[in-house]
Amino acid sequence: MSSISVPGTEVVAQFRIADVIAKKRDGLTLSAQEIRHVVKATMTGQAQDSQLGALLMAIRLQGMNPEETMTLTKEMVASGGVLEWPEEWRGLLVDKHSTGGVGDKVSLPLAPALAACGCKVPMISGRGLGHTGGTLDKLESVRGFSSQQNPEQMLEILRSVGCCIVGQSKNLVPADKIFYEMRDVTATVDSLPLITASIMSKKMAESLSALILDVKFGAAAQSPTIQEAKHLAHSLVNVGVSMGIPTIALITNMDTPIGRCIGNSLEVIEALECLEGGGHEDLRELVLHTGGYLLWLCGQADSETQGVEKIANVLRNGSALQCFRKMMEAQGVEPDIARTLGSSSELGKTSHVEELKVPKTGTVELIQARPIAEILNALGAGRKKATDEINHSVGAELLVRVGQRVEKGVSWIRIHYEKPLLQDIQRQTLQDALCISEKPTFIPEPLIRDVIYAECKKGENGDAVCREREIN
Ligand code: IUR
Repeated sequence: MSSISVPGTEVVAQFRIADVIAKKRDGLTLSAQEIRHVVKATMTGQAQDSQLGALLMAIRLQGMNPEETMTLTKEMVASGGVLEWPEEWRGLLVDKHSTGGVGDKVSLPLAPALAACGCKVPMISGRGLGHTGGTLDKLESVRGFSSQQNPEQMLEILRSVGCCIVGQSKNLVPADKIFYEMRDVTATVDSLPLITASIMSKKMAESLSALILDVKFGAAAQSPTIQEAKHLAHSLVNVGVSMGIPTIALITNMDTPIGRCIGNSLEVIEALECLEGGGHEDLRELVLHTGGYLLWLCGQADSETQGVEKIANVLRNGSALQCFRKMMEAQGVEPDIARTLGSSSELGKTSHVEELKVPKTGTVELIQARPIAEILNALGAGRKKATDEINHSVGAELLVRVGQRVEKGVSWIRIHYEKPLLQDIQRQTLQDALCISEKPTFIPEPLIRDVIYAECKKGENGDAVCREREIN
């Protein structure tokens, strides 16, 4: 390493990327300057693809300590612009990130419910890829909805409505796009520090007052075990708090679909049921507690319990629903359509609707989310690759719940499809996803299994100390 001192400026360090790769390959810790250099070289095109691939693999194999992870996050944020908000919104700006689930439509009622409580929610979401759905795909099942809103338009919508749900803009964290595409083709997606820096850099660029993360575990989640989910949650929370943003993670189960609908337009209908104060208790549980914790975290409620009451109130009194309709209108939906959205609207109508029957009398032990999502994707509800077209109306409604007693021959799932048609082998896979036992009826465990929060206290090495709180 050498450094050139330029009079009147900071010391500019010069590194050979090959030396940085070797250092990480050998399990050593990268300095802040080395990490900055690599991110800058990536942005200017000075780093070769082969070098980036090698460095990502070295990070995947050797890991990064919390300080390196935080530095990487900061440098990725610095690769682009950050959103700026009026001073009077300080303490009100909140968002959530979910690691992805089947039937996960929580953001749809959550953003307007928080706005109805006085928060500002500049929610940046993504599209679905693989078996989990994307929030933008769900909203785009409504005719006219546009997820492309530039920062000025976001500011205007937050002023008038309080929330918006938009796609990632090119200017925010451009380094993430380059790294992510490279990770995808170098088998380095599943790296804890790289996942952490990718997720948190995009959230940090939103200039938030508080952030909540829904980290899922289970057969249909990115993390199969609760231990892995907690590990990721600690890493995410540590970066958030170290960067000065109060951050909490919920550890939630993802074996069974959330709520009763899976598929883009059906999920909008279910989100509206929740916004009307009803809906499935799983969805309500996640919306109430995610919102409750956020209100507490940003100081708009004295406790999580009071936060939950505030969210329940705006779902009950219609103000969250009104914010949702106003947000849809502000993002391009015709006023008439925004006003009448719901189960009787044009949403979710397909040429084929078919119900499958319970094969034997017993208690519903489990409804496996992953195989259901995979069949729906094959029917056009999701994508295998980013450029695939999707059919927003394809989806399924669950007609029974986990823990419920069911009789042989009653319908348990309603599938909405067009072309391709549902095949017999897919019908069988769906039937196998329903697990019936001889057990007596039972009340399922709550979805939220743990809460990870970090006390804003510095440890000996300067990192935020994360303390886990068991809630059950
Ligand atoms: N979502 C992100 O934003 N980044 C990642 O690396 C993964 C999911 I995996």
